[in-house]
Amino acid sequence: MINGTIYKGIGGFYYVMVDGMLYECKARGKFKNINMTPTVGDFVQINIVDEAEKTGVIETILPRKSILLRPNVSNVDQAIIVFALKNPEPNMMLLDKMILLAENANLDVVLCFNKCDIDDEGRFDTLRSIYNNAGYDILRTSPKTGEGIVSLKAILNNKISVFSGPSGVGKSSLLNAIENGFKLQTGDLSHKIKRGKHTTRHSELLPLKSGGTVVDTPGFTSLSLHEIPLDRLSSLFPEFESISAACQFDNCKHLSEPNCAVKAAVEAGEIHASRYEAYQYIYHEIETLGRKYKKW
Ligand SMILES: Nc1nc2c(ncn2[C@@H]2O[C@H](COP(=O)(O)OP(=O)(O)OP(=O)(O)O)[C@@H](O)[C@H]2O)c(=O)[nH]1
Ligand SMILES: [Mg+2]
Ligand SMILES: [Zn+2]
Repeated sequence: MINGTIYKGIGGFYYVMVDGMLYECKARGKFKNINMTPTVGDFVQINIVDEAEKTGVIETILPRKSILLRPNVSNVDQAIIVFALKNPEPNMMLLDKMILLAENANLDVVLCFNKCDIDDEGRFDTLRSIYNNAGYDILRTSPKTGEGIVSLKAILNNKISVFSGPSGVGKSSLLNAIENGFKLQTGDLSHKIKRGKHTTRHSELLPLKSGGTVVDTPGFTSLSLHEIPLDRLSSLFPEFESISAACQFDNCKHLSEPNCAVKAAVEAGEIHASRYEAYQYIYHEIETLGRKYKKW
């Protein structure tokens, strides 16, 4: 058996990179039985079926360092969460949910606000104040003007980074801008509703010449967080963490308990109201989903 990395998966085939060569592989049926699906980014062991045709079979999935469920990718170090400042309009709830999924997978999070060349309403300043306060690294970028591309590239050095975000925000355009050799397909927005057209169809690992690897992924527009345990939720908001030590109750949910330090910090403006509202909303959403799933 030889070791490789899954670079891409399409229609039941996995493209596994071994020493600079791609092998088209199927997966052993046993993975289905143990409810394990080979995932882009997985380190695997394969047996070669035909060396000339470059085909093989995945025999083993090696232990994962991390697993992100949406977009589905293994072994990445950090998530570059990309939202456009305009076209499409940023959806803050979706942004908070994507941050939570990345936090839940223990990834470093960088927020990349793109299309700054058309930010005529000054949205960047608002977003920066909310998410700087939450402790996140923030970039302001535009592949159109080149702004922020050097900073983005520096953050990607020697790490494996997944680019995630809604369709049409410019993930593939940013990747084309950071690496000369990339020719990823990019797509226009639909005219009337200014939504992306789901141009990127499959996640794909792309090594950078300067060291490091990026993963381009298809955009999505909604996200369910039912796999996040409710009692873990508040720990995924970094700006709640230190403050919650001062809550009266150890297991304070920061909802209707008395003497809640998190709620006090929201009122004092130390925690941004929009983040607390997202917390409340997502808490109730997971609770409702949990009830629904239990019925089955
Ligand atoms: N004005 C402006 N347009 C941009 C910028 N970045 C990307 N675009 C445009 O936005 C559209 C969508 O870009 P893509 O790179 O395909 O977006 P994506 O996030 O990869 O979308 P999916 O693959 O569908 O998930 C294209 O028409 C790009 O030319 C930018 O900084 N400014
Ligand atoms: Mg794309
Ligand atoms: Zn509390």
